[in-house]
Amino acid sequence: LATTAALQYLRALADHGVKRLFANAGTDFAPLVEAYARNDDSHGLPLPEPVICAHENLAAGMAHGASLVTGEPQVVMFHVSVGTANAICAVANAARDNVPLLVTAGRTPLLEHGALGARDTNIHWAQEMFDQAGMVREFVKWDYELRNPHQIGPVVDRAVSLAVAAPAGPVYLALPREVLAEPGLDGEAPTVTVAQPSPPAPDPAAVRVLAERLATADFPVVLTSASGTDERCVDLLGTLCERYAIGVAEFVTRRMNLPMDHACSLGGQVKLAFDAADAILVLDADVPWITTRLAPPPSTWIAQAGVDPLFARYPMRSHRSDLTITTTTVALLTALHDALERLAPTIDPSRGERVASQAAIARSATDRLRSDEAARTGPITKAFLSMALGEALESGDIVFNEYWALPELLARTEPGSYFYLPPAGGLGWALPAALGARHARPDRTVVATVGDGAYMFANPAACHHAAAKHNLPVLTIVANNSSWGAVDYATQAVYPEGVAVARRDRRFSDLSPSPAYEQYCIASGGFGERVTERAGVAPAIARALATVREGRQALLNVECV
Ligand SMILES: Cc1ncc(C[n+]2csc(CCOP(=O)(O)OP(=O)(O)O)c2C)c(N)n1
Repeated sequence: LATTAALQYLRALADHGVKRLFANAGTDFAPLVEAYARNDDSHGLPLPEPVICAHENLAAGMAHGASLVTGEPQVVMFHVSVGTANAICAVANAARDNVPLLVTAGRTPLLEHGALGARDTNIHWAQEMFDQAGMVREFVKWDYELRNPHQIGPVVDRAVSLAVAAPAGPVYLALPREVLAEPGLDGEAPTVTVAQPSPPAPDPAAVRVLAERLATADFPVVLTSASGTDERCVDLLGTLCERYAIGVAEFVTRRMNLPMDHACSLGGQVKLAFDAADAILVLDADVPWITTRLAPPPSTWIAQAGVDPLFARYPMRSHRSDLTITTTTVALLTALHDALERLAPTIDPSRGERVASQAAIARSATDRLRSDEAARTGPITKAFLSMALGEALESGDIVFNEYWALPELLARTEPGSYFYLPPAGGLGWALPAALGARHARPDRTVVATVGDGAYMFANPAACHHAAAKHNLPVLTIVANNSSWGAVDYATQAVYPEGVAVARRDRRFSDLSPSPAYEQYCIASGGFGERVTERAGVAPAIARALATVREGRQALLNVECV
């Protein structure tokens, strides 16, 4: 059977190392479906494995999770304008999390008749848009429409290169049906031609200034949110801070950046850091502080570093910076090691004790929280649940956290073992991402920790369906407070003395009556259990973890406050 443009396109993806195509299909997919079948029958070329997902948010979230645990770009494909529309929130999450995705969608057939693939159903008129890519343009680095089979190699090259180049992020490619349906071009085997640009490395002069400031400070602190995205940075940061007596504080912990029992970790105790620090290096933190809540004093010297330290795609961001460095975190930490080694003799030898004592204060706050929670009775709290889960997990297990799990109590230690909702905050992320991570890393146990609100945003029926269909035994733990607690906190924060605080009946947050969430998982052949008592939490987590480790998905519906 003859080759087609669609088959050449799939081969171009495979040539770029793309292993899977997360897909939610429609009429636009016909040439791709035919290409896969022809390849099975006649060609036998290695192509990306299609992963069918029953909702676009699930497909994009799975691609997001797979990219986080592999560091590789992933490809999704949606059905024309409407499928793209369903995925915008997930694309926003990927963009703000700097995840390289090739987001593709069909495009309604260009021609009303006269070519293979031309319009043949009524929707082909109404689904056309003047600017289909315009829906996602705010969140993608590049968009294009494939116009001719001759372009396949160069267009895929350019799409993948741009998605991966720092700062990484999604790109968008529309694929008209007639173009994919055209005959393949003989002798035009796609090849990878575009080299990846070298990642940004720090200016040596800037590193010298930074190292001098960190060396001469009374109490230097690294403030981070996501420095552990590149897993090599966990060790680099830990060694650097220990050797040169630098504290590490985390604000909105989005990755496993440093084990929180590390001798220099102030954990999430940002106030301790701001009170003590006279020099702060902000590393991979889009929002290092929130002025209306807590900010470093004006006397503190501040440097900010990252691949895009100005966060150019954020319309506003004015966190002050005395020195701003464009660099990957791994390159900066490596350069800082060398620079600080030369300055080591000038560092105040008593500094280590100061850092160690602040870190001990932070650790004792966590210990107190643990002992308080262990001693308490009454309803299950999110802290209690976090603690129980932290105790049950093994070091290689991976957690995708959408809101409730407290990183201090989860106490992850392995690089790449913790991921938090992206800064865009588009709910419905963690369960799809956990499923995608498990698809890419079938050797790992993966857990999604979600609120009941977050869980429903994820289209749970589609998620558990995917878990069963693609053999992805993920553990979902729903912290079920029958409400959107965050909406209440927000009202209370803006109007602490307001009328709404007292008028529980006027809240916009009440989700009762809660469904029996465990039934969604059971409906797809999984294990499901409802937990209502503190004493039941640890045994239920043990049962559910044993179930997923044996290869069957599980869900705990934990009634909590
Ligand atoms: C797509 C999307 N819609 C709405 C919101 C606004 N929002 C933020 S938190 C939240 C409630 C989350 O509820 P739940 O997951 O149950 O956690 P809880 O706050 O109760 O702990 C909502 C609705 C959002 N972040 N994303």
